[in-house]
Order: sequence, then structure tokens, then C-alpha cells
Amino acid sequence: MARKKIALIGAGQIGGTLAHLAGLKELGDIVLFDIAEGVPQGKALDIAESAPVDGFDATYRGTQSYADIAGADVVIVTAGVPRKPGMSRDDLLGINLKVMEGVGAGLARYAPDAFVVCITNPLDAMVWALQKFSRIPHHRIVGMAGVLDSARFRRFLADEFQVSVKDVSAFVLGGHGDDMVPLVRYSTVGGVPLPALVEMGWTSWERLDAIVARTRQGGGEIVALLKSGSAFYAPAAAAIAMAESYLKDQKRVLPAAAFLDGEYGVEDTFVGVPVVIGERGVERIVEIALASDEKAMFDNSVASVQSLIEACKGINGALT
Ligand code: A3D
Repeated sequence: MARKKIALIGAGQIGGTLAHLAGLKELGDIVLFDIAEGVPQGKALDIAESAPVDGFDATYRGTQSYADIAGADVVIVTAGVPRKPGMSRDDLLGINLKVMEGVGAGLARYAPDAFVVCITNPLDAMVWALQKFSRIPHHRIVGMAGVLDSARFRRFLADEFQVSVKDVSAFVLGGHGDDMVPLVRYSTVGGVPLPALVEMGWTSWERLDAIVARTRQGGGEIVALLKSGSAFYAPAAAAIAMAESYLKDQKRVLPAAAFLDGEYGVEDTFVGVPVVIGERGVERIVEIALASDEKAMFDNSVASVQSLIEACKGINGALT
């Protein structure tokens, strides 16, 4: 059986890490595409030279030509610019929308059957635009944000309780912005929901509130530390988990920016909700009942995403 083909559009910080992880996990052969000449070629060669040391089989190719992504099974998009200290994700909209137009044309022509994971910010609006430009069917294109946001939440909770990250599960809804909605009552340690852990005296509501606030600001915390560029190890790991679930039909339940067509009362919008990812892409959207305060937070987050979508329409008249 031929190996799967994974195309990475953007070979920057996240793209390079994706290429390395996809090789280490033997997910398939890898094509790195970037407009910066030499960068995808250099990273491809460097990672390919690590394969004998780590003992994995994958071929690597760096390219400036979309023709080389032809027939890709999975495409992960990080092309564009990341934020710098003081910038919000939304400040990237104008530049990255143009980038999505070019990427969308490349996907439409050479990889219309791929499962597409978009990472470029502002995430929810960019995946919406990329779907419009590429015409990839809605169930085969998602945005990566929730796996990362919930991983941050899990990390901080594991540190708080001094337990293994493996036994912490966390639930995050909404857009990938500072108004995302970490859902405390659906987050558990060893199956015990967080409110019960407060009652058991393991932590306090004040400490949980601080962890929720830190999760919401998780991306900004790293931007402020790095000073040039944004997080890349955890975002890459998160997108690889989504790609792997598709390629191996794992049917994992993961939060993703998925297309909502009436679910949660939302239309024509990509926003973070739990989904099942398997061989058919987004196979199911998990629609949970929200309490009134959670619904208010979710609606607020959706409204922010929709205002960015309107801004995209204002910039590019072809988007409707
Ligand atoms: P960076 O290291 O700058 O890589 C981006 C790459 O895109 C560069 O190598 C550019 O040359 C390339 N590029 C620019 N324009 C094009 C184009 N038209 N076609 C192909 N390639 C192009 O950034 P990064 O890898 O750190 O981040 C990439 C994106 O991910 C940014 O928009 C970040 O804001 C975003 N990001 C999202 C998350 C989420 O959780 C959603 C987390 C972290 C970063």
C-alpha cells in the first residue's frame, strides 16, 4: 500500500515542527510548500537527515510549486504571518486573508480531496475564508485551535493538582480568541468534574478562575516570552493529533473549528466545538446543552468570529 501524502503549506516555525512530528510518527511522505525560497527545501533536507538517527521512513520534499502537493491526503495550512508582542490575532486579518486566497486556489487545483487543517490566524475567520476560496467540502476542512487551548488548560490543571496530564481532560468551546469558553463543569481529573474537586477541597474557585484566565491568554503569554513569533511546538502537536485521527480513522472526539450549519443555533460559521474526526473527516458534531452563562459566553465568542467574517467580506468582495 502506498504511503499517505501530507502537504504542509507554510514551512515556518509550525510547518517545520509539523514536518518533524509527521515523520517521527510515520504518518506518510511529506511535502513542504513555502514562498520563501530555500526554506522548505532546507527544512526538508535537515529533517530527512534526522530519519536515519531516529529510524523512521518518510520522504521529504521542499517546494515553491503547488503542483507538488497533488494528490495529498492531508493538507495542514500555516502560511501567513504570526503575531508580535502587542498585536492581537485579529490584527493579522488583512495580510492572512490574501494568503488564504492563494492557498485556496492551490488546494482547489491540486488537492481537492484532502482533509484540510488550517492553523493560520485569526483562526476561525481564516478557515471560513479558506473553505470559500478552496471549495473543499465543509466536512473535510477544520481549524486547529481547541486541541491546543484544551491542552493548555489540561497542562495548568495537571500542575495545579500534581497529577499526570494523561488523567486530565478539558473542554473548551468557542472561537480561538481571548473570549474562548473553557467549560469547567465538563473538565475532569480521573473522571471527577472540577466543581466536585472544589467541594473535595483539592482547589478553590478562585484558583480555577485564575487557571481559566491563564488558558484564555495562553497564546499571548508565549508571544510575550518569545518576543518574535508565537507558539509552535504545542500548535503543531495539536494539528498532528487531528491529522492522525483522520488518517487512521481513530474517530477521536476533539475540539475543532468546524462548520456550523444550524448546530448550536449558528449558521455559516466555523467555530470551536467538539467533533468526531475519522476517515470521512468531521463525522459528527457533538452538540451539548449549555447553561445560560455558558451560552452567553459562547454567543459572545461566536459574535467576535462573525464580525471578523464580515470584515473578510468587506476586504474581498468575492466572499459572500
Ligand atoms: P512563521 O514561522 O512566520 O511561518 C509562516 C510561514 O508562512 C513563513 O515561512 C512564510 O514564508 C510562509 N508564507 C507567507 N505567505 C505565504 C504564502 N502566500 N504561501 C505560502 N507560504 C507563505 O509562523 P508560524 O509557523 O509560527 O505561525 C503560522 C500561523 O499560525 C500564524 O498565522 C500564527 O498566527 C498561527 N498560529 C495559530 C495558532 C492557533 O492555535 C490557531 C497557534 C500558533 C500560531
